[in-house]
Amino acid sequence: MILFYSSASPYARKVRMVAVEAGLDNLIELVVINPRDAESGLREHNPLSRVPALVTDDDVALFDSRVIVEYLDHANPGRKLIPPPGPARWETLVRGALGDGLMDASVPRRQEMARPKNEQSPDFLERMRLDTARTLNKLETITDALRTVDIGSIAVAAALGYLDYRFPDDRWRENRPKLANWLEGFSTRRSWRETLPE
Ligand SMILES: N[C@@H](CCC(=O)N[C@@H](CS)C(=O)NCC(=O)O)C(=O)O
Repeated sequence: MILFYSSASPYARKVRMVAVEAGLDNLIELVVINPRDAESGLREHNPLSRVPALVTDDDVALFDSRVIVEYLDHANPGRKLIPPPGPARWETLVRGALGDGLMDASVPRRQEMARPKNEQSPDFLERMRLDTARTLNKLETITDALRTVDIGSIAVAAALGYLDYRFPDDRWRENRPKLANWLEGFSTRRSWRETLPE
């Protein structure tokens, strides 16, 4: 399998963490690219030109990150990271949606901030900042559930890692001691250490 990714992408990091936790990382060739580079080869596989994109051994292109995660967990020989249909699955997927949603707010926020100051939308930036703060407050109340390593906790960890990487001035740990403590524990895992943005 070939995984196209960029080191800074939190969606790609989530997939790489899943690969490690599922014990499949040694079967995946990592190809680091810039998704905006037309010569990278990504667009032949993903017309959306986004990372992550996985090309299976049968030459099937899979995207986006949720689809890749489902594929990898199907191949996962160990304990599944997505529970079977039932309450545990819905709850786990919702925790994953909180993590993905944090990425969905933070990645465009970062892109907006990279534009010239006079072209930035203060309203948009404030809305993304508030959505992020509200989601972090929710996560602070569910850290017990995050102690299970599954697609919920992995997505949240990848999203928090992105906040630390791109928005260190947000100081999200302030007033969120449980979440900060939870991430400190999670960050000892090999899946976290080996996927840090460069
Ligand atoms: N929903 C997608 C989001 C993927 C995504 O937006 N990736 C960003 C990198 S963080 C990307 O490739 N952007 C390319 C671009 O903006 O041109 C997923 O879960 O995979």
